[in-house]
Amino acid sequence: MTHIARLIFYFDRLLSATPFGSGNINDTYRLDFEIAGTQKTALLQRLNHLVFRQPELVMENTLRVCEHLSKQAYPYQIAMPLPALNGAFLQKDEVGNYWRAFSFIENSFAPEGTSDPQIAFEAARAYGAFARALRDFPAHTLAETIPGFHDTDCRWEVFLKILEEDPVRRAVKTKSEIALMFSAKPVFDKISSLKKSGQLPLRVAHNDTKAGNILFDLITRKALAVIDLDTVMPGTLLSDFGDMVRTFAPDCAEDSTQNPTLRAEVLDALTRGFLEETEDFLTYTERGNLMLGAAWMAGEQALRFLTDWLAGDVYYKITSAEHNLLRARNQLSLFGTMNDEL
Ligand code: GN1
Ligand code: MG
Repeated sequence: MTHIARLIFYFDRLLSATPFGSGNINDTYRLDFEIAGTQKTALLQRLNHLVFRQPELVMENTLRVCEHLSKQAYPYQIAMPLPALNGAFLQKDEVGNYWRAFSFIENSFAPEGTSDPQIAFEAARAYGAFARALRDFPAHTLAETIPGFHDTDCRWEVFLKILEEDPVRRAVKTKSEIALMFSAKPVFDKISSLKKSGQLPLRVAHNDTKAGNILFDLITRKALAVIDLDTVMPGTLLSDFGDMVRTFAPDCAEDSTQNPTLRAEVLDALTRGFLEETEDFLTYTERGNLMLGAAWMAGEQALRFLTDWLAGDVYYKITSAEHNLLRARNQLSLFGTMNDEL
């Protein structure tokens, strides 16, 4: 890692490189180094190129979006990557991995776990402001960094195919979860028909608006920055609102064995915060389907976890043998709760 760090930063001595954050796809490290007797900190990240097949497109999207944000009245810090010493934003190492760097924002935290309504409100306002600042950006000119990322029809086909092939023979012990998965199909169909009818405008969407992707100031507890711009691409704001609800409103984590309950006061705070920034430009259809977006995201996430479980854990990082199955059960239960309230 010292070798790659030397391509990006100028320093005298690398003091430590420690795994950082809780991403399921990329590997992030906190680097502490010494420059002329002073200690400095930065983040170094390996971009997972098996997931992001064209890393250059991720960087191009990110830079274009950051540049646009910097020209708007956007009241948050911008999670702009740092250029390496040669001016490039992406470095390839000798084994073909891609690396990039970010500033380390001191005295900050990402609200993972169950956070309070005030934090949820602040986060929703920040994600709303992000959408607002990008509402005039020509969404169709951004690359799809993961093609079909929220194309649930396509994900459904992949699920059926894996189910039929059953490569690691897990289908037999997953019968009840598979049966439950089918209860989400009507929601997927509804989203699909809204998209096809052209009623959902194509927007610049963040596409990973989870609780852990907002940095807060440790002291003031105000939102500082929207981070993780890898999946910023053309999409719909229903999924951005939905992923926020999926991750902030439940009373337990997405891999908890507990059946999640939606916390009404957090849901209310998320809705107020998001609408404060977006209400004046959302269309009638968007405004009226925000909770459909939440059920869609919980259902789609269940589908993704369940597919990965049946495929033999090939996509998400896991820390226990049945991690993806636990995640799928949790999201199926959350989907059930949301679907009942639609
Ligand atoms: C992945 O790596 P992370 O935690 O930022 C995934 C998201 C999922 C999330 C579930 C590129 O995000 O879509 O919602 O896990 N990112 C990608 O925790 O697939
Ligand atoms: Mg992410």
